Amino acid sequence: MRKTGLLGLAAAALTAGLLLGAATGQAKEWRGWNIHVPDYPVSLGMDAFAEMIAERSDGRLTAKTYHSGVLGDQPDAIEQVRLGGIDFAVFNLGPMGQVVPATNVVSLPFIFKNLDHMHRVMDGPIGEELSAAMAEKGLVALAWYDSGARSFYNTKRPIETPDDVKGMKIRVMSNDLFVGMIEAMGGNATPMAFGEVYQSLKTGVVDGAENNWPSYESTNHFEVAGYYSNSEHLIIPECVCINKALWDSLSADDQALVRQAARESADLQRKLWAERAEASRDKVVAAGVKFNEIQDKAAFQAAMEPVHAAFLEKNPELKELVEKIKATD
Ligand code: GTR
Repeated sequence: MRKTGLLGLAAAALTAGLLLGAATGQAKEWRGWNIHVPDYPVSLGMDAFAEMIAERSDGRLTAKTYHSGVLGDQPDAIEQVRLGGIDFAVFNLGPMGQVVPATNVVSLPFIFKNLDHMHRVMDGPIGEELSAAMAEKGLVALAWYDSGARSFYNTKRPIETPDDVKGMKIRVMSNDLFVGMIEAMGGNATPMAFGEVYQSLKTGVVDGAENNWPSYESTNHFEVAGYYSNSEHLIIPECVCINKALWDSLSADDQALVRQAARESADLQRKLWAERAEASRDKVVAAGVKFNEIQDKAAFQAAMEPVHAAFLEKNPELKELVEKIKATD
């Protein structure tokens, strides 16, 4: 009797709270997924986004970013944002390819000439086309963040030619395309969550991995894998993504406010990115990392030709998109 009474009271309080929330238009706080440490450019960009939307909506819209992967690894978080268990996130488009096949075009090795080329592609109609494909899967892409260029690093030796990868166990992000990329050079690819890489390098579960300077530095991978070879084989953008049902529930004015905040946060993130890339590189080199420049990337590009060919054979409908990227000046 007493128990039911208390439960009834709790239920009534909850209903009253919900009604009050609805009556005052007070929305719940959005939860944002992020894999990176709090002082990383992505993290600072997301925090700025959260601040802007709260300030510009006079506190009607509030958001909190959960850094350092505390809400899980990236493939799971992509599912969560699709389903609404997590409201927004910044995702690398690498693992996105498993869910939204069209986004695989930006994960093709050497598809972009450099960071500027990637920006010109993503900030134009091709970026819009990829957004549309993502929206069909329940993710609205509001803006694109930078993630630099990914290069190989390992515990064994400098990589100077694709042959040097032969026999090495290399961790890759979760996407079959990256498995093919390593296998094309005769290496063994191990897809693995970002958070497991440090320990795996340390204990020899893998010999190497690949990432940009800031991730190599912020994760301390440089402490356990001291050869960094500047292959720059992947330039993959990241998206500020929001759950589609949540997006659709916003008024047109709020959508404009949120999109604008995401874009401004991307401007900030890209500026911070350039600074951090340099600082991270200086830091790891000062710490004794053996860095080698790969002046002539032609051998790596040639090794990736079968990867492109196999991809286009499997996904003929994406051929036009790939051609359009290559044709973008
Ligand atoms: C980072 C990227 C992360 C994650 C990570 C990885 O550069 O920002 O989102 O994809 O690489 O290698 O898993």
